[in-house]
Formats: sequence, C-alpha cells, structure tokens
Amino acid sequence: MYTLLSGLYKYMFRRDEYCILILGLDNAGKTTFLEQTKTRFNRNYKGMSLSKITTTVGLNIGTIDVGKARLMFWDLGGQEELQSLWDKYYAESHGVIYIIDSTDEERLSESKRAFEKMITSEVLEGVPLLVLANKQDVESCLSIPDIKTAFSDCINKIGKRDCLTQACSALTGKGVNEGIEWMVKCVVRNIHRPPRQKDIT
Ligand code: G3D
Repeated sequence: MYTLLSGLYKYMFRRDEYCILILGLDNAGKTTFLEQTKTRFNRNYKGMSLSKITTTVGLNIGTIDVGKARLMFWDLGGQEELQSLWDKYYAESHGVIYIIDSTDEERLSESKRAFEKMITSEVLEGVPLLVLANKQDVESCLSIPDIKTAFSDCINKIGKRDCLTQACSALTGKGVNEGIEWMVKCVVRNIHRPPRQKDIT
C-alpha cells in the first residue's frame, strides 16, 4: 500500500526537467534576467538587489518550476574568451535564451556574430530560441524592428525551430513572464516530438 501511494504521489507531483541556456555578450543583462526570473517564479525566493548584479564570469545557475515543468537555467559568461565554452553545453540544452543589449548599438554587430555562430551549430537544430531585446526601459534604446533589421541575414539560419523575439527589461521585469511562458510551451511540446538527431545513438 505504501509503495502504491508513494508511486501515485511521485506520479502526481513529478516534474519534467529542461535545461535552458542563457547566452549573450557580457553586460547584456543575463544575470539580471535570471535573478528577475527566479524572483517572479519562485514564491519564496529572496533574490539579490537587481541593481547590484555584476557581469557573469563563469556560470550562474537557477531553477524554476512552471506547472509540471522544471526549468534549469545555465547563464554562461559572454566575454569573448568564454564564448568558446558555450558549445560544450549545447548537447544538454532543451532551449536557448539569447539576450541582446538594446542600448549598446556599438556592440550589436559583435552580438550578431556570436548569435550567428550559435545558431549555426548543428547540435542546436530544432531547439527553441527566445531572443530578448533587453533594457527596453531605457528611452534611447534600439527598437525591436531596429534589432530585427540588424539581425536580418540570420533569418535563414534560424530555420524551422520555434523562435520568438521579445522586448524585455530584466530590470523592471517587463516581458519576462511572456518569454518564459513561451519557452515552457515550446520545450514541453518538443518532448512529444521525435528525438533530435543527436539523441539517436
Ligand atoms: P551579464 O550577466 O549579461 O553580464 P548583467 O549582465 O546582468 O550583469 O547586467 C549588466 C548591467 O546591465 C548591470 O548594470 C545591470 O543592472 C544592467 N541591466 C541589466 N538588465 C537591464 C535592464 O533591463 N535595463 C537596464 N536599464 N539595465 C539593465 P551595472 O551598472 O551594474 O553594470
């Protein structure tokens, strides 16, 4: 009886786990986004003050539960020397969140190069991609159409994977819930699809 009840309990409260990479150049707002996400989705989470966050060096991790899905985030450092480590995490990922600093026009082409390199990785084929145009709370920031124009020659490389470009402010939280909920929908739907090539041994 105990085994039956404990099995039923486990089944009812079981959560499917998904690994989500948070990528983007240093200073794009990855760590702030992760803290904002944990604060919004974890009821008792007392995060650090968002304005005191400094750039990601190495790796930050975080977990949230949304319905029956558990998202495990890996926020990877965006400095040039750390970008070469991104692809070591691709095989394990179910989704990618790519963050762009909408206030940094000077580094937009650098961000596009890193983005293009990432999306051309075969390992990420079919993996849902959420592109966040961050820092939209800053009045002089680039708009979504500006950013889409700057990234327009990447469109063919995105291919058939699920992709959403979302305006966001990691600092105020604008656009964060919408982005996360979209990602959850995509990764949950993907689990019912045939396996990606890399999963076939
Ligand atoms: P990173 O992890 O991608 O390197 P961080 O980036 O999260 O450390 O953020 C880098 C800087 O951008 C931080 O400011 C942070 O407060 C700011 N930032 C992040 N998201 C937003 C946003 O949505 N709006 C605004 N206005 N600023 C944001 P500092 O001053 O500490 O360098």
